[in-house]
Amino acid sequence: MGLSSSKSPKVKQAQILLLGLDSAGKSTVLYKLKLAKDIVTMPTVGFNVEMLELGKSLSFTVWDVGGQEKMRSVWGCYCERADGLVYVVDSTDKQRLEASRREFEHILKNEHMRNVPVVLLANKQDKPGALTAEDITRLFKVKKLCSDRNWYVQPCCATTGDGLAEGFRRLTEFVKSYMKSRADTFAFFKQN
Ligand code: G3D
Ligand code: MG
Repeated sequence: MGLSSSKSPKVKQAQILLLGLDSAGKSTVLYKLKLAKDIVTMPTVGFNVEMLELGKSLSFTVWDVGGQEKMRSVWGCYCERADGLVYVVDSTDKQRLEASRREFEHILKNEHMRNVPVVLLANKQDKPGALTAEDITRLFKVKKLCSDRNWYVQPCCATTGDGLAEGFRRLTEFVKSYMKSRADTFAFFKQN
C-alpha cells in the first residue's frame, strides 16, 4: 500500500496567510492555484482555507481571510502560526492604496510576524493604469518595512494566473529558509 506524498514525513507543512483589502483578488489567487481554473468568487465571509501542494517537500495551508473592514481587526488572530505572508494589492485601486498600505504595515508589526517572509502580489496587471510592482514597492515602503525579512513584490493577474507560479516559487524558497533558521534556533536553545 503506497502513501501519498502529503502523508510522507519528509513533506513539511507551512501555514500561509493570504491577506489584502476586500476585492484585491485573494480568493481568485487561491482558487486559481488550487483548481487551475477561473471561478466566480463571492465576497469572503470569514475565511477560506485550502491545502496547496506546489512542490515535493513543502505543502502550504493557505488561510484566505476576508478583507472587509470589520474582518481586518481579526487578521492578527491568524498570525501566531504563520510561516509566510502573501499580501494581495489591487494595483488599480488607487483610492484605497493608502488604506491597504496601512493594513500591510499593521500586520507586519504584529509580534508573531517578526522575520516572517512576505510576497506582495501587485494584482490586476491586466487592467489599464495598473501601478507596476516597482511603484507598489516604493509606495508601500516595502524595503524599509521588510528590512528584517525576505520579501518580494510580484506583478500578477490572478484571473489568468500570470505571475502566480513565480510569486509562489519565491514564497516557497523564503518559507523553507525561514523554517530552517527557526528550527536551528530551537535546536540551539535546546542544547544550551
Ligand atoms: P478578495 O477575495 O480579495 O475579496 P476576489 O477578491 O478574489 O473575490 O476578487 C474580487 C474581484 O476582482 C472579482 O471580480 C475578481 O474576478 C476580480 N479579479 C481578481 N483578480 C483579478 C485580476 O487579476 N484582474 C482582473 N481584471 N480582475 C481580477 P467580480 O467582478 O466578481 O467582483
Ligand atoms: Mg475573498
